[in-house]
Amino acid sequence: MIDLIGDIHGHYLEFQKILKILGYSYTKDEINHPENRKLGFVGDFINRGPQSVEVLTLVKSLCESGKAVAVLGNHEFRLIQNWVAGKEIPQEYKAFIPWLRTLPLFLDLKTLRMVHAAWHFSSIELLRGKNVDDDSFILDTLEKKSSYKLAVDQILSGIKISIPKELKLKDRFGVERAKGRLKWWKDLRGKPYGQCFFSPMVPVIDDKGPTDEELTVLQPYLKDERPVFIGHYCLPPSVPKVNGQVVCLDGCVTCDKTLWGYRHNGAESVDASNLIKATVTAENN
Ligand SMILES: [Mn+2]
Repeated sequence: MIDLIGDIHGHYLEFQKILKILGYSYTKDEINHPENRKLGFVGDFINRGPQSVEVLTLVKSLCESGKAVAVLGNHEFRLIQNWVAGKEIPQEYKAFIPWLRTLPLFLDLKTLRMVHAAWHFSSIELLRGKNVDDDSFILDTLEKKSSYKLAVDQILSGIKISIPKELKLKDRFGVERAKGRLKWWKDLRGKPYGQCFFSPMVPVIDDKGPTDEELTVLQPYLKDERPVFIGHYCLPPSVPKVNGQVVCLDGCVTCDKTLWGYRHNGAESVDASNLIKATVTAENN
């Protein structure tokens, strides 16, 4: 069975801590679980935290030894785009590009699905069979009007709608946002803005909402679908990680020093009691 881990973003201490909590033991060269469980990573291994290279090194070796599977996050995808476009990328990431280009944009497995931000059915179908080691595909995703660009944006960065300027909605960091990331698994027609966005915004608007037209992009993810594991949304502690069959494992390790995981035992429906969290404080690391 598989243990899923959320966005690590260069936070190697939290990563090591969650592995320990999940029961993995490791030496410099080997990592093992007494029940031979596997690991699953939902992307965004790099940037923000202090030890992206250490995180990449460990995730890569886990994947290459068959002990883990991983999907790309928007941060790795952007890195690959920049590399293919011939832009400068951080020197320390260069050695990892060939391996990152072996990773999928999503995984559709027997008892679960993994994608960084949204399981948007039509985008997933469009991207099935597309590989990030294909330069021409990557160059396509850099074209403004490309359907591949839109599909990749939707599954790696979420389904977004514009926020009317006069509402002046701010995210949890106090940054005013032009767009909000929808709770993509739900039918949101008739709901006010305050109930539509997964990453909460202030002030909470309860008397205005998006039009049905704006919401036609949504393709709800129903209860009879397999559990799907995502990261990406930097959720504050107050927002539930489990919503229907959707489990978001990104509680923002950079701001809360907490990395989230989930023990998946193959069950058809998800259960919040399987969530794990690892917090590193100055005293306990
Ligand atoms: Mn992300």
